Amino acid sequence: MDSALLAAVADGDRRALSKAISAVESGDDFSQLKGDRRVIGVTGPPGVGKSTLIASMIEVWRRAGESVAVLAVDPSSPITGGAILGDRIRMQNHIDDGGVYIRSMATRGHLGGLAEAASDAAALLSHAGFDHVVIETVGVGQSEVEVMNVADTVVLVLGPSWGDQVQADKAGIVEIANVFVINKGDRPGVNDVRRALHEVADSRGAEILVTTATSGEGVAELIETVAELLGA
Ligand SMILES: Nc1nc2c(ncn2[C@@H]2O[C@H](COP(=O)(O)OP(=O)(O)OP(=O)(O)O)[C@@H](O)[C@H]2O)c(=O)[nH]1
Ligand SMILES: [Mg+2]
Repeated sequence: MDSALLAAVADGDRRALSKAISAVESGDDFSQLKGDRRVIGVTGPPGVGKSTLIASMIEVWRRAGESVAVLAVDPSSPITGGAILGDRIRMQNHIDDGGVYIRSMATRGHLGGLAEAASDAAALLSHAGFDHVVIETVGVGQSEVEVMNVADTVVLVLGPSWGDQVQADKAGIVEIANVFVINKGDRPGVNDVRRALHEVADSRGAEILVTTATSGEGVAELIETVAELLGA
């Protein structure tokens, strides 16, 4: 750990922050760094609206004058590389805002593994003083489940289709979710998914929320639920 770099990060120097995260990507160890912000994990099958939902959460937080950092973790597949780029473009209306920092992280070849890299990067974002730290992963495999273990609370986003739930079930993400969100609430099928989730949500003491990320419907409630879970 480079203490001058860390001091600059804590000072709000965004270039220093980007440099430090790049160092994490290439294998530097920042595990001694303890972040004091609570980390929100957002995961779920491809295309369910995770990035749109995060962008919508950012809007609510920014209206309250709160700052946000988002780490989109790309689990090394060249296929998802393009999706992450899309994420950044989608969230672009926030990029020039000093209270928002969005970074995608590729961790091909990180020696300590993806989860460790994500953990170090999240600690850096917390160290930089953001009020909210969010990690997005596509919930399709074991390494993404491990990344979600870095988060203090896990939001599992599903769509109003049965297939989403089956896919998340297979990856084991259902077992670590603290909040279930059925996004695309403007589409048919919400109640079917709600029924399918009921038992597992009850057994985990987790709420099932419905959102429409594109309009912002239900997002304030999601933020409230997450804040309660984090004890904020
Ligand atoms: N109708 C409707 N479409 C939505 C909603 N939320 C997101 N979408 C659309 O769904 C598509 C995928 O949204 P993303 O936010 O990229 O989904 P994602 O889960 O981040 O996708 P990946 O990161 O590629 O897995 C986009 O075309 C969004 O506009 C919603 O609430 N309703
Ligand atoms: Mg996305």
